Amino acid sequence: MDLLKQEFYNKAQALAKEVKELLKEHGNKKLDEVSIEQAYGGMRDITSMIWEPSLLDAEEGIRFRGYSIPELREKLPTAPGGKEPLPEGLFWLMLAGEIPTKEQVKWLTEAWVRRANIPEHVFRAIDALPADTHPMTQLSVGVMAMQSTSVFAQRYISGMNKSEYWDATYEDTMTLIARLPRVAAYIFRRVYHNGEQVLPDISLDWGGNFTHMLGFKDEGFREYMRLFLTIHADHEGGNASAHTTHLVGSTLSDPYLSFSAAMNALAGPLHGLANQEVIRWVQKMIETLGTTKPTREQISEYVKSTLASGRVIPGYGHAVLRKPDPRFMAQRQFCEDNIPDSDLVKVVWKIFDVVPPILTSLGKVKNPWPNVDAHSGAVLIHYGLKEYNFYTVLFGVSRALGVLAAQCWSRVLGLPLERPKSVTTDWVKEYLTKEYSVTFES
Ligand code: CMX
Repeated sequence: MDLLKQEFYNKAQALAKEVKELLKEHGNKKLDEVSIEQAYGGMRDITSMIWEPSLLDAEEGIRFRGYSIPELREKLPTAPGGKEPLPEGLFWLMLAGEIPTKEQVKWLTEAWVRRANIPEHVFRAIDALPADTHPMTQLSVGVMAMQSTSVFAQRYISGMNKSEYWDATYEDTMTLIARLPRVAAYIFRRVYHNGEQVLPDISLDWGGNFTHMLGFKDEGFREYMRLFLTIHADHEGGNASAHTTHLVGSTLSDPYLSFSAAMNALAGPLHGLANQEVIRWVQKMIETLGTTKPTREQISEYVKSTLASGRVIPGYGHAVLRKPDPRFMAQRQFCEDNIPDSDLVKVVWKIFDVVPPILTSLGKVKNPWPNVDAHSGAVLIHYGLKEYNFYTVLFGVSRALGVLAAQCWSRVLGLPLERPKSVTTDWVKEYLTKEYSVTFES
């Protein structure tokens, strides 16, 4: 067993035993109740799923195995001379439950380098798409093309014992994460740089090498990408990309199939695509106002005109959070420390001053604060990555860490096929009549 697999196995065996006893003793106790509003309203706040890597608090934001984002920035190992956490460290934490040492993170970086080889047909599958196909579609196709190498799928066909599902899932997870930056960078260079690829630099860490393969050399940008890839990794289990991975994986579809499905969920504008939508909206505002330094009053008018045209303000609001997203705040802190003079970043900060009171005044928005997607575009543009259609791919590369760590946990805990109950509106009416003596005309 490799180093991380052994750590994960030890942790997981102990938890699996605990869960078995917990279910035996307390399995019939209630975690939650469901209202009709929740059934129609996207199942908000219904506690009905187990997700080990992270837990979201509406006020405080995300914690990964108990650690907040500021704590991760302080405690996780960094690249030599760097300050930002290495995403490898977060992946280790999500699987093994402990902050790794520098040596453990180094081992993981090297393990991913050894697994990063990509079969040629994956590039050919991507090449078969028109170059102007959205990069998220190309990513999804690239991941699907890798499925032919799934260890899980091959071992399943050969009669794998269910006690080994977690092991095969771990193998696919490690290889998929190792390969993903190369696939993403291939798409970026194909679409925006005439297919001129930048070969990997295996002396670099996972995020540093990804930034290098995209074609960027600035160490400041590498640091931002390490932070970006850490903070976008996971946001507990109910968000659309995480939940998709969980649902598809629960059918014993392998990690390639379930992660590709997750990328299709992330590609929606109410979820991950919001990071491209934010910068598109900001740039349109700058163009419309004719200045790169708009005043708060000008921004306020523009926000109101967006709302009046029946559109949402991208990067604002959240289904669970009720405070400014700590992932937004971490990026803000990064910019204050590293690029405080960027005009575009200053616009993002002004929008942060202006938007919340306007959304609050609508009286229906439950969370008027910025989410993770409100900040990233301005920083990416500052460092020269201006092709905003690609931004959600960056999110996707990071998201692999959390959702695939969770899939390892799901398989080791033996979580079953997911199959919630649905009902029709007629059923709801009948239920109300029976339980609450409500009457309906006709
Ligand atoms: N701008 C305008 N109106 C907004 C809004 C925003 N940013 N956020 C919420 N609202 C509106 C909703 O559209 C809804 O209006 P209707 O009742 O007329 O349909 C009302 O406020 C209530 O919505 P809510 O309960 O506050 O929010 P939801 O849980 O339904 O939706 C989210 C959450 C993120 C989809 C929503 O806030 C939104 O559309 N935000 C903009 C898109 C965005 O930034 N998405 C990224 C989220 C983070 C991520 O997943 O990556």
